[in-house]
Amino acid sequence: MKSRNPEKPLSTNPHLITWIDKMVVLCKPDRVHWVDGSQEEYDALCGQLVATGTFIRLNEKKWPGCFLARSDPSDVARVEDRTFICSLSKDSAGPTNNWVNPFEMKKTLRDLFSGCMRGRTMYVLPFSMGPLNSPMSRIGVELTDSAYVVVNMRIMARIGRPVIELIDKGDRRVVPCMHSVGAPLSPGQPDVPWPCNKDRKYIVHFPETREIWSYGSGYGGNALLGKKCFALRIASNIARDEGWMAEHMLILGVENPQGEKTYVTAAFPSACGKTNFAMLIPPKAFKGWKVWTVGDDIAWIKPGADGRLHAINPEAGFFGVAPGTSDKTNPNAMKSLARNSIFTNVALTPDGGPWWEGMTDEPPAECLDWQGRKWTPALARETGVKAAHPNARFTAPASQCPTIDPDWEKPEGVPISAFIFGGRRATTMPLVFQAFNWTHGVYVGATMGSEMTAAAAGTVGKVRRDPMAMLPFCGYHMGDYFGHWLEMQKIVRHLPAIFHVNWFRKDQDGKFLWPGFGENMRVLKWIVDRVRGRAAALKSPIGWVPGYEDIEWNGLSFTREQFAQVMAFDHEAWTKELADQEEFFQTLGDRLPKELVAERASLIGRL
Ligand code: TSX
Ligand code: MN
Repeated sequence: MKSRNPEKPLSTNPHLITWIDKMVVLCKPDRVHWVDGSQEEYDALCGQLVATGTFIRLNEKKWPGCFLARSDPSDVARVEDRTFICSLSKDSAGPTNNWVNPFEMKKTLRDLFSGCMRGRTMYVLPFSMGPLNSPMSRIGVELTDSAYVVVNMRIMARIGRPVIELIDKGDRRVVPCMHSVGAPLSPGQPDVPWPCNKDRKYIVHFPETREIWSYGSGYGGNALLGKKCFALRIASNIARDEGWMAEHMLILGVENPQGEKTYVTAAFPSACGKTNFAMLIPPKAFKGWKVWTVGDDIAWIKPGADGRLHAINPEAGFFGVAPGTSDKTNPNAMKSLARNSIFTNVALTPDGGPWWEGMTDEPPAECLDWQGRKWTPALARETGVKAAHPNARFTAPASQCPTIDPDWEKPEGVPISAFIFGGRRATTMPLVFQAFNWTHGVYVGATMGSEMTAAAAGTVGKVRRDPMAMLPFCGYHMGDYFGHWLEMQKIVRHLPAIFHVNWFRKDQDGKFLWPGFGENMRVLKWIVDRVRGRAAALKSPIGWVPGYEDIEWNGLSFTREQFAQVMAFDHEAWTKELADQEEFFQTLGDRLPKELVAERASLIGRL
């Protein structure tokens, strides 16, 4: 950055310049740097992060272009209780979001941000969510005092000069995103490797004015504002107003041996293996079949000129959970993160590599844990201490994924044939079923849930409802969100079919009934064949289900009895399930669409 004048604005857009001037007066940074997005700038920033101790450069031979960051132990995940939707009326935020009066919140934020960047650099970070040439893309500018945010955003979004060119044309709305780690430096005060504010964190969204203000955290979804804050919470508001959908979904394409490609999206709650599914490798017996990855987390879905829904991945990288990722569970992710990647809160091996639980069969004989303390397998056995934080992350360019779809950056997106919902359910939910119609499918998505895996007392086995996997990410009232899903059937001529899957059903002894991972291809093939009109199904009370003959079993020994078990319809369990679904609907208040109440009544009738 010494090569160019950092104070000279890269943009000529008067609205942008005025806003930045105002924010500089408010935040009082020592310097302003306009992010051009170049490789030289990225390298310089990473070098600076190494010099200040935020980054550790990994072994250049084994992990070229890779860095490790250790966060403050108090700043390791999204902070849902500090996340706010500040709509004008409390009712439009709904009962599942935290709400504060927007004028009151603005006052709080003005006080918090006043002088918050003292001693630091304010980075002006222009970014596009979605390919630069896509009509579905949306633009934001993040003002942040974190260089860690800038380098991560360069992997996760399209940033810098090309985005400024779009802004300077003057016809694009820009979402202003304010971010501060909330740790100003007084003159001479030494910085710490991971500045943040331990006591005060605010992740705030203003849906009407389309603004984001984030204070106090440098971590992932709290700080990389293009992701959860923009592409889901703000975009869900924009999408509702404009007649499209911003969803917490992976996008993948299935190619058959004839070269026919079928795209599906899937919404799963956390800890269901969304990234693994997005990068699935078909079993050997599926000769000539390929699964192509378009995205692993977010889909923006819009009706196209052909009357179908088309999806883009608004992101450019993967911000994936590291623990559990290995050459066995997800070789494509491992190849994606092998170079030019940033690791946060993983362990460091003696030869300068990253490590996390589940990465290898054998743990390293010793390493430094995510907090830089000595860790050994023996120590772990004695105290249960983990080498990597359970929410440790890799930030990796999507372009490095071996199965990245050739069309993943197509400006018009890819045509979607099916929506898949799912959850982690030990009982009740069969391996797969297809909803009878769109409204029934919306009901299936609205009632989906996952069983807690955490061993917190009294929570194991309890189903946590997470409609469409959007509970923490919908920027408005959940009831209205269901209403918007129902509305879509009026504006889309060729609707995708809707499915529900469950890879996690267990037998009485607690053993998984389904092998999962690559074998999920068999379920995916049935789904593709259903939407192509090539597969049969049987009618069950909960939806269309495959018979044993309707699934391709070549290369897997899975008996009729096993299939019957993983597909079993348990009347008693479903009676309980319906009561639990009703209990959840009650919490959503009176904005629940009547169509879903009717759908529940029909389901009771069919049982
Ligand atoms: O990601 C998973 N998927 C989707 C893969 C495309 N996981 C990992 C847990 C979520 C982070 C799974 N775990 C899946 C799955 O389909 N299934 C299971 C459960 C399971 C775990 C281990 C085995 C089988 C099933 N192992 C053996 O049977 C040897
Ligand atoms: Mn996610």
